[in-house]
Amino acid sequence: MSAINPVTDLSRDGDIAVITLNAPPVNALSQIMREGLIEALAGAEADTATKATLLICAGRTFIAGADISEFDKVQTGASLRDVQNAMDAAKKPIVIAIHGTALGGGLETAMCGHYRVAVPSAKLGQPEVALGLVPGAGGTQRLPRLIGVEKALAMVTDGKPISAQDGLALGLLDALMPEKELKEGALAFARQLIAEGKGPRRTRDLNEKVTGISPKIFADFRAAHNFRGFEAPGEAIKCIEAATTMAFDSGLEFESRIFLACKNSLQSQAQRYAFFAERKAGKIPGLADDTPILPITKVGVIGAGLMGGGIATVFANAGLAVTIVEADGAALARGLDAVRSGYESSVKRGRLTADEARIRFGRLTGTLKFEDLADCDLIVEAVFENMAVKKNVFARLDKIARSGAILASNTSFLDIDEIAAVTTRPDHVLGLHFFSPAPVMKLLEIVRGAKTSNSILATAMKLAKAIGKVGVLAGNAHGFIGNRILMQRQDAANALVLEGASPYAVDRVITDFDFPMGPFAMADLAGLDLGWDAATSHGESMRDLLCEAGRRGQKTKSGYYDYDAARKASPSPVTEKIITDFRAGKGVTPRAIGEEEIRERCLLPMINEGAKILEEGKSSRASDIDIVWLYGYGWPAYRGGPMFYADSIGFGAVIAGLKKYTIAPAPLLEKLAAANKRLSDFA
Ligand code: 3H9
Repeated sequence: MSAINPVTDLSRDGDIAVITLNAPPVNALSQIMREGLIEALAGAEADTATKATLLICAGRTFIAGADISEFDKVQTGASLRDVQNAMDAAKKPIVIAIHGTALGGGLETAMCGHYRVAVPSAKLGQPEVALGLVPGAGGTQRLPRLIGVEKALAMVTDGKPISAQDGLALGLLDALMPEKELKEGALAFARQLIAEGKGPRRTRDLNEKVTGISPKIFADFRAAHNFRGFEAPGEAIKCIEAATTMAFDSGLEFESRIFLACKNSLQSQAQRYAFFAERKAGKIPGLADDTPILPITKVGVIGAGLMGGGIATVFANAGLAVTIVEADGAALARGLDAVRSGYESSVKRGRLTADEARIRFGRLTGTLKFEDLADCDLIVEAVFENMAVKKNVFARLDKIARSGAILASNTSFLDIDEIAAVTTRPDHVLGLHFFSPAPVMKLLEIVRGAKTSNSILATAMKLAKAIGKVGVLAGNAHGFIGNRILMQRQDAANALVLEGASPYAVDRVITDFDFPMGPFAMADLAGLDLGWDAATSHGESMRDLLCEAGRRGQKTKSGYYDYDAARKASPSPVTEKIITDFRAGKGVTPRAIGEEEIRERCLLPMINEGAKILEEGKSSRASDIDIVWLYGYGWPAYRGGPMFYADSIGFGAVIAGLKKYTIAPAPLLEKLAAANKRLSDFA
C-alpha cells in the first residue's frame, strides 16, 4: 500500500486500484482527505495496470459526512466538488464499498461513484437537515436520479438513514456483500464489471427518474409536512424540485447556493453548535480517561409508577435485567401492565416486532421484596417526591444493596447530599434524573453529590450512552439544571397571568417560539396536583383554586384548559372566571400584555438563571445547559438552547431586557458582556 497522505492510501489488487480512506473515528471528509482523494483518483486513472477503481474505508465506518468542524473556517485547497468532478471524469468504473454509515457528503461521494455495494448492516442517509443544512455536494441532484423523487424527498427532509436492504431495493446500491467480506466482495464485483465490459455509469446522466415529474408531487409533499420553524427541510425540497426542472449542472449550482445560505444561517449555526455540544456533554471535566468504569448488568428500580415503569423500560430496552420493587401487589401489577401495554403499542405501531417486545418485557421481574435488589449493580429509586420517603428508601437500600452497588435517585428537585447522608456510602450515591416519558426523552441529568466518586460519575455517563440517552452532568442544586430554569419560566408565566395575560396567550407565545408546549399546557399534562396537598390548600394560587375545583389537568379532562375525549385542548371559561376572581381577590387590575413582553419575561429569566448556575459551578459549561433544554424540555433545536439564544440576541438585549423588568442580571452576564465573550462558550 502506498500512502498518499496520512488518511489516504492507494494500492493495487490485481487489475483493481484500491483507494483506502482512514481517518478515525468517522472518516469525515476533511481537507486532507479531499486532497488525498483527488491525488489517489488521479493515480488510479493514470495506472495502466488497473481497469477499475475501488473506494473503501478503514475503521468502523464509511465516510460519515463532510467535516463539520471545518464549516466555520475558511475553506482552502480542494473542495468536495473538485473530488466529485474527478470521479465524474474518471474513465474507469469506480466501485464504492460501504460499511457503517454513509452519511451526508459521504453518501454524496458514494453516489458520485459509478457502482455501490454495501454490507447488510450499513446505513445510508442525508442527515444534513439535523444540522440546519441541505445536502451540499450534489445529494439533492443525484439521490432522486437513483431512487426517485418521492423517496428522495423523504430522505432529505427527515434526515433519517435507510438500511442497506432498502438502499438495494430502491436502486441506491447495486449489491450487498457478506458482513465480513466487503472488500473481497467489492473486488469480485469490480472484476465482474470488467469482465462484462461495463464502464463508468455516471449518476448525473441518469435522468429517467427526474423527467416528467408533476409539480403536484412537491405541492402535496409540502402540504403533508409541517416542519415548524425549521427552514432547511423546505429548502431541501426546493433543491429536489430543481433536479426535476433544471439540467444537472444548473441543479448543482442551485443546490450550492442554497447550501451556502443555510450554512451561514443562524439556524444551522445553532444546530451545528448543538451537535458538538451534545458530544462535549459526555466529557466530564477533570475526569481522567482511565477512570474505572463499573460493570452494570443488573438494575433495580424502586417504584412501578409512571416514572419507575418508564425507567425500567429504558434499561430493559438496552438489554439489561431489571428488577422492579413496589410496596403493594396491586401497584406492582398496575405498573407491569402499563409497561406491557407500552410494548404492545410499540408493536402495533410497527416500531418493534412482537418477538422483540416479548424478549424485552421478559427482562423485567416484579417483586414486593426489597431484598431482591441485593445483587443489583445499580438501583434507581423512583418513589414519591418527598424527602422523608426518599431517605427512608435509601436507608433501607443501604442495608441490603451489595457493596459497590450504585444507588441513584430519580428526584427532580431534592438535595442529593441529604439523601446520600442516610447511607454509609455517599460516594456511591448520585442523582439520575430521567424525563417523562422516560423511554422517549433523550435527556438524563446526572447529579453529582458532594461525595459522589469519579468512578460512579464516569460509569453513569457511559451508561447514559448505552441506554440511548444524552447524559449531562449537573451539580446538586434545587431543581438541578433543567427544573431550576423551568421554575423561572413558570414563575414568570404565573406573574403574567396574574397581571392580566391569559394562560392561552402565554402558551401561544411559547409555542410560537417553537416549544412543543406552553407552560400551562405542560402543567396540565404533568397534573396540577403534582406536589399539591388538598389538606393544606387555601386558594393561595391559581393552581390551588383549579385543583380545589377538581380541575387537576389532562387526567380530569380539565385544568387550565378543557379537554375533549381525544385530549384536544380548548380555552376554558371556567378557568378564565377562576383567574378573574383570583386577580380581583389580590386587588390586581388586569392590563393588556403584548407578545414581546410575554416572550421576554418568560425567556430572559431563564438565561439569567443559566448564568447563575454557571457562576455557582452547578454546571460545567454553558453548552451543557443548552443540551438539557434541547433534549429535556423541547427548546427548538434551531435556536440552540437558552445560552446560545442569549448570544444570538446579544448581551445588550438580554441585560437591558432583564433590567426593564426589574430583574438583576447575573454578574456573569455583565462580566462576559464587558469582556466581549460569548455565553455559550463559557466553560
Ligand atoms: C455534510 O456532509 C454536508 C455535505 O452535504 C456538503 C458538504 C459540502 N464532522 O457521534 P460520535 C466526530 S454535513 C466532524 O460520538 P457515534 C464527533 O464530533 C455532515 N466530526 O460517534 C465525535 O468527536 P469527539 C453530514 C464528526 O459512533 C466523533 O466524531 N453528516 C463528524 O455515536 C465520534 O462521533 C452527519 O451529520 C463530522 N461529520 O456516531 C453525520 N461526525 O470524539 C454526523 C462525527 O471529539 N455524525 N464527528 O467528540 C453522526 O451522526 C455520528 O457521529 C455517527 C457516529 C452516526 C457518524
